[in-house]
Amino acid sequence: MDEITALQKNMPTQAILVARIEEGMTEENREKSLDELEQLLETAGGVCFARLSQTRPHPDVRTYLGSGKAEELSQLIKGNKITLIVVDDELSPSQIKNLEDAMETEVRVIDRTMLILDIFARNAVTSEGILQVEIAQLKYSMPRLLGKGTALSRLGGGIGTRGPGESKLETDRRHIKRRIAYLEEALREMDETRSIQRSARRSSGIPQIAIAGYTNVGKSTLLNHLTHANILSEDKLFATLDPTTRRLKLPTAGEVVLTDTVGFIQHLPHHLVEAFKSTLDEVVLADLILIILDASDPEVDHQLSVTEQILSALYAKRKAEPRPMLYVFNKCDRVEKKMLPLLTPRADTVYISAVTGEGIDTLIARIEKAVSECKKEVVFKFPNAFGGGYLNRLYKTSTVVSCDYASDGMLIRVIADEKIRSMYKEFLVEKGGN
Ligand SMILES: Nc1nc2c(ncn2[C@@H]2O[C@H](COP(=O)(O)OP(=O)(O)OP(=O)(O)O)[C@@H](O)[C@H]2O)c(=O)[nH]1
Ligand SMILES: [Mg+2]
Repeated sequence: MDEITALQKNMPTQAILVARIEEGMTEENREKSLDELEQLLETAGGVCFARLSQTRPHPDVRTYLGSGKAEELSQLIKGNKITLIVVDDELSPSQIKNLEDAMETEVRVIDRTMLILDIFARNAVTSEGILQVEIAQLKYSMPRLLGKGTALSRLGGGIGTRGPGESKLETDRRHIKRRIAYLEEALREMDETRSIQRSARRSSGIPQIAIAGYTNVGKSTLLNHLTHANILSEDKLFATLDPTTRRLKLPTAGEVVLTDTVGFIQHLPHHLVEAFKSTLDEVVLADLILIILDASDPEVDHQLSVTEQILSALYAKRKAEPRPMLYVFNKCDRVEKKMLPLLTPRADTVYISAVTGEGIDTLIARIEKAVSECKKEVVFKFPNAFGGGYLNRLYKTSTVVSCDYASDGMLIRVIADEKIRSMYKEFLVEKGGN
């Protein structure tokens, strides 16, 4: 049975993890990266039989590993009936094929991206999630069609329709392109609905808060704790793919909307980032982002830098201004109190446990503060008789964007904080996003 299929059917597939140690990479770093790959493999339902690594400044262009190492791998596989090799890197289509061919027994080679895509495919639940994952998978596998034909088996239909003189691969590629175009159109319609919903939420004036961070840090657990959202939270990577939005009533600052969404990981495949664009917009277009970190993970610094890198790439792509952020160190119940201040210092930091509830009151207080400081573009309409006075005050406290005079009043578009917005709320004609 094809290993990907075996993984999807929940059968434990024994795999060997393969890594290349680049110049300057310590053994410790390599082990950490392999630990994460092993976690990904287990999330996909596989088990690690052994790890194999090779120190090489560059990967072998043909087989990724050098010939001696490939032979060692082949013997290990043959002797232990292994059927899957997972390489901790992104491989070219020919490297995958050549490495498979270099093995004495039948084995399937996949790279890190393929493994992540497979997990996403297993965890996608909603039609939007399923579409997004299929687009990413097809885009990744299209240039990787090198004659084995296995990548197409899940698509069904379309094969055997080649015209005279065309190679089967060309037909397969065209079939995939058509399928991608069809899926992208379907996704575009869903994106439109999501974007309409988002604008409706924004124009309601209710602050939008995104819960973001590395995978498995406790984002869903936190949303569940705050709002009883009932989202699946599991000790697995990428348990959540689809955004869940819930309202939360703050003690004094009114209501906010919280959204929990897909987690990040180092080297997040770019086809996934593309396909999940509208889902990720929930994060970069929020009024405030809670960056959740796992305080008990020795790799917390790394988690933070990966998260910040992904966010800045998303801002750049969207041409969006960076949002205000609150750094939330979660799972503090697993960390000795005196160790907490040693965690990566950031200006706006809160320590919590989404399981025991410690620190949640402080988190809520910080959210209230951030929300009240958060500025939005709104429009006030003041009666002409008093407009000048209001305008003067607004110039002192906020950023006035435009000012229009009409017969029945003065329309002032302004970027103002919550204090000003509520002070003049009777004159608000457009609550705006930001
Ligand atoms: N001890 C402890 N465990 C926690 C805490 N928060 C979450 N967890 C556990 O961490 C695991 C992951 O939690 P999730 O809420 O699914 O994490 P997530 O960030 O939503 O993960 P993905 O959706 O997979 O990216 C689960 O087993 C949770 O029970 C916490 O404060 N303390
Ligand atoms: Mg989750």
